[in-house]
Order: sequence, then C-alpha cells, then structure tokens
Amino acid sequence: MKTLTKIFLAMILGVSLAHAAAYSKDAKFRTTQVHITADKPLTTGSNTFVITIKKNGTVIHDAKVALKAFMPAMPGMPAMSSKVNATNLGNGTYKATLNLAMSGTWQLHIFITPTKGKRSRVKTTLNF
Ligand SMILES: [Cu+2]
Repeated sequence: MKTLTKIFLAMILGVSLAHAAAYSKDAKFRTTQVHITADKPLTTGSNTFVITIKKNGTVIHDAKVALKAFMPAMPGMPAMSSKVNATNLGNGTYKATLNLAMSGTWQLHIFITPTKGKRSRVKTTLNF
C-alpha cells in the first residue's frame, strides 16, 4: 500500500515537472525585469538558461544580452567565472549556456544592450 502511494505520488510529480521549468528566478534593476528559467535543476557544469527581459513591463526583443557568472576566490579555491553572449530567441527571450564549475552561490550579472536607449545590468545569484 505504501509503495503504491509512493508510485502514485511520483507519477503526479513527474507530470507536473514536465509542465513547469525545473528552475526559475526573477530579478530586477530599476525598470528592467528578468525572468530566468532552466529546463533542468541547476547542476555542476553546463546549465542552459532562457531569460525573458522586460523594461517597464514591455519585452525587449532587440537587445544584445550577455551573462556572467562568477564566484570570488575562497580559501583553497581560486576565483571562477563564466561569461557568454546569449542567443536572441525572439519575443524578448534569450538563451545562454553557462559553465558553473562547482556548487554553491554564484553571482550572476545580466548585461543588456538595447539597439536604442541605455544599457543596463541586472544582478542576481544562482544557488545550488
Ligand atoms: Cu567556490
């Protein structure tokens, strides 16, 4: 009976996970809002993010976007960083893959350069 309940719960969980991003986070700086998602839970190594960018509630669909993740040096560990240019998927969404060499807290900076107007930088963290 207990085993059956577990299997049933696992099935429900599996179905709901299939319909939602495994990872999601929101961050903002002034009027610039970013919504970050990943299909898989954050892990050591390669992580692919899809980011939606809005300014004053309107999507920014024509920006150059770069992501930088870094971790300062710690005792016994050198500073680590990973920087990439994101691919524009259209409709205000951008995709980028970062290499996160170890688990812990990473600082994430998202650099947004629109074709017109000011550049902006949104800062947040990634924890896993
Ligand atoms: Cu570290």
